[in-house]
Amino acid sequence: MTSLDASMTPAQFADLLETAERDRRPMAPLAGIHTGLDVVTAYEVQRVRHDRRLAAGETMLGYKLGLVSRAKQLAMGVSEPLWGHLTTGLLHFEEEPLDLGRFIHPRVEPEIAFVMADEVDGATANVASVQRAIAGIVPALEVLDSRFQDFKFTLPDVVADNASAAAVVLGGRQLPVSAFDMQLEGVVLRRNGEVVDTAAGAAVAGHPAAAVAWLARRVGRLPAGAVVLTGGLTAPVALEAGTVVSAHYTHLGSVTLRVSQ
Ligand code: OOG
Ligand code: MG
Repeated sequence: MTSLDASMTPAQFADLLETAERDRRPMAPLAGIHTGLDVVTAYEVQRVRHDRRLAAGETMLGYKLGLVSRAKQLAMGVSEPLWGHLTTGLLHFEEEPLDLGRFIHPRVEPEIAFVMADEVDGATANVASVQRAIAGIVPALEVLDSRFQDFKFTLPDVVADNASAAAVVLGGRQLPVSAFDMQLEGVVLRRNGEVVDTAAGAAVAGHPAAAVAWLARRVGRLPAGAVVLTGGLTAPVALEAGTVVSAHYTHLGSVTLRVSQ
C-alpha cells in the first residue's frame, strides 16, 4: 500500500503494523498513506491489534502511558501524551537476558509502575482517588520498538502502534503509597555502568498519579488488578547486543535489563 488511500479500514492499518512487526521491517508513517488518519481512528487501530492479541491467547495486563514527561516529548518531537494496552506477552523477567532477535530498533526507558488494588472511576479520577486505589508501586524498565522508520511518527501513528510497546520488566520490590513521596522519587539510569540520565517522579505530569488520573478519564474505568506504566521519566536509551541497563530508585530499589550477546 503505497499510494494515498482514504478508504483503508482500522483492520487494514492493523495488518500493516503487524506485518512490519513480524518481518522486523519498519514502515513509513501511516499518516503519510492516509492523510485523514486522526487520533480517534488511530485508537481504533490500536484496539483491533489488542483484540487480536487477546484472541491469540494473551491476557490483558493493564495500560501504559506515553510521552508524558518533557524529556520524552522533546526526544520524540510529539508534545501530547497517549496511552496503550499492556498484555501478558510483553512481560520480560529481569533475570533473563533479552534476545533482540524479535525487535527492529529497541530502546529502553525507566518508569514508575502501579499495581492497582481497586477500580478507578474515570468520571471522578484525581491524584487522591488514584493513590487510594494503588496496591503497590514498582520500578520498571520499558522496552520500546517503534514499527515506524527511525522512530519518527506523528501522534496518530504512535497511537495506532500501541505507543511503541515492546516489552516490560518489573523490578522486585513493591512499596505502598504511604512508604514514600513518589513525586520526589529519584532515578539514576545507567548504561553499561555509566550514568546516562537522572530524573524524579514529578517528571511525569507533575505526579505519576496525575498521569494515571488522565488515563482513567480517557479509558473511563481503570480495572482492579491492572498494571500501569506511568510514562518514561527520561529520554530512552538504545539497546544493542550485550547492553546492560539499570535504573536505581531512591526507595523502590533497582531494576536491570541485560541484553544477550
Ligand atoms: C512512544 C512511547 C512513549 C513513554 O513512556 O513515553 C512511552 C515512543 O517513545 O516510541 O512509552
Ligand atoms: Mg514508556
